Amino acid sequence: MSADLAAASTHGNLDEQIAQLMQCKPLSEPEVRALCEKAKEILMDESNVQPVKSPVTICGDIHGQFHDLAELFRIGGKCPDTNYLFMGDYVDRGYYSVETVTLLVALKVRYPQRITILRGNHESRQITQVYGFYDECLRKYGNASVWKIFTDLFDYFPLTALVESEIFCLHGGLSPSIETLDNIRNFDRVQEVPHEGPMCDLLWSDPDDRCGWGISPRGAGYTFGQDISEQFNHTNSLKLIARAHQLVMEGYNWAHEQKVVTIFSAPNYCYRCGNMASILEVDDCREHTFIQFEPAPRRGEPDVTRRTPDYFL
Ligand SMILES: [Mn+2]
Repeated sequence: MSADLAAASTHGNLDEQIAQLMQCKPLSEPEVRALCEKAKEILMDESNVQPVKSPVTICGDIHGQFHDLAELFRIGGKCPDTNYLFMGDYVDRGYYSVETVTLLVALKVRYPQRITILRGNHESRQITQVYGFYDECLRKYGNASVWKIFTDLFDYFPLTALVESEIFCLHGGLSPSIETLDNIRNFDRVQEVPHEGPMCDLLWSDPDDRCGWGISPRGAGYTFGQDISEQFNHTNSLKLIARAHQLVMEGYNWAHEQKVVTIFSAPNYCYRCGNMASILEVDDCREHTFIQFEPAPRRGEPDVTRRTPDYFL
């Protein structure tokens, strides 16, 4: 078979898998294994500060809310018609972490230049054993293999992205051990998220109204004030830090005099928070537009209204 024919047949198969996943039907374990092997090859070549061109639509936490991810694609446009940058936390909390993360990884393999998937603090072996993804894999596959395959793949996800050299995107926030983007480019990310240090901080930190660095109530990462954001943006010639990680009721929230924005893309988080979700479109001219959206209609999901979420994760 010629190389072109081989590629076409691979894409055909992958396109079928994407169509299946869009219907919220998980792949088989061997399919997940083969998909993640391909994804690893692509992700390992990406930078810790992955360059991204506009136009691109920037998205925050999804947390296994598959039907809301489908709604996000209805509203924002399908990949690859729209380019996407997701800032982590695909798994845990919601009931469809498997389908959600498999779809995003499948899109990454099919359209590597059209979608960027960063690592969130939930893309971790330790956190997923507590907040749902591990149990969901056991329930849907009968063993922990798929959980192992995905959590091994998470080690390769890039930590941050840089849109047109001016919007710095990451899951959490800044670190007292990082002054420049080159500091980030230089460390080895292929490991479990550590409990402390720069890689941990990028995935766990939050902006705060107080100046300087503060102790985070999450027990990992730091809080950072406007002075820190201004210094970091100035040092690295950035216009904006776009991050996710925190529930914000309108789906997006400006901080630090528009030096930092939080984007959260899981509407009615944990099926009970009543929040809007949003995505940020950055167009060819680098103009910004927020699009807010509400939950997709629910079909046959368990009643979880009495479960109390931990807002701090
Ligand atoms: Mn998070």
